[in-house]
Amino acid sequence: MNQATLILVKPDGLKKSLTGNILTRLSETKLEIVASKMSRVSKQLAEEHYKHLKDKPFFKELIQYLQGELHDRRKVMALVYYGEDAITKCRQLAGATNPEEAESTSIRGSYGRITTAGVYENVIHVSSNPSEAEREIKLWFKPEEIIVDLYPAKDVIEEKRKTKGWI
Ligand code: IDP
Ligand code: MG
Repeated sequence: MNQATLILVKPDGLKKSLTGNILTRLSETKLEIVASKMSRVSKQLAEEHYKHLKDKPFFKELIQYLQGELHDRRKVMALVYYGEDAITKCRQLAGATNPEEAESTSIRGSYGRITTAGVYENVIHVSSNPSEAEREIKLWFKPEEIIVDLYPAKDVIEEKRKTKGWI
């Protein structure tokens, strides 16, 4: 079954110049990239993204981590991969959440670490099921930023929205 998954190259992945390695590993899946961008991560976005973990003792550090405050890289690379069994394929390549338990050849097993503050710095996020993927993709991307119609969308007339144009 065709699926979409959100991938984030987290700030430690960017700081360690791993974007190329990670995308090369993910290209083994032969999935299609249907959206990609660099994103600043507000506290609000980070907290919404990880809201299922808000009661965990590491939540505060996790939010700082995703915002790039631990790596002096205040951005992440966000992508949407699409195709047959996208979630399973990408999660398999990413490896287990705990980088020390992740298979050594997986992305997290190769590049992740546990900090002394106890955060799993595991270089990449991958949605873990279709409903989480839909929630996350809608959180990180607007319909017009995705080059296929993944989910139903409506026309919206935006009035008086301040935006930037080229001079
Ligand atoms: P996932 O990223 O493999 O889907 P989640 O349980 O959704 O795992 O956790 C989100 C992120 O929170 C992880 O990728 C990792 O960075 C961090 N994390 C999860 N569990 C722990 C933990 O027990 N200690 C420290 N950090 C954790
Ligand atoms: Mg998760």
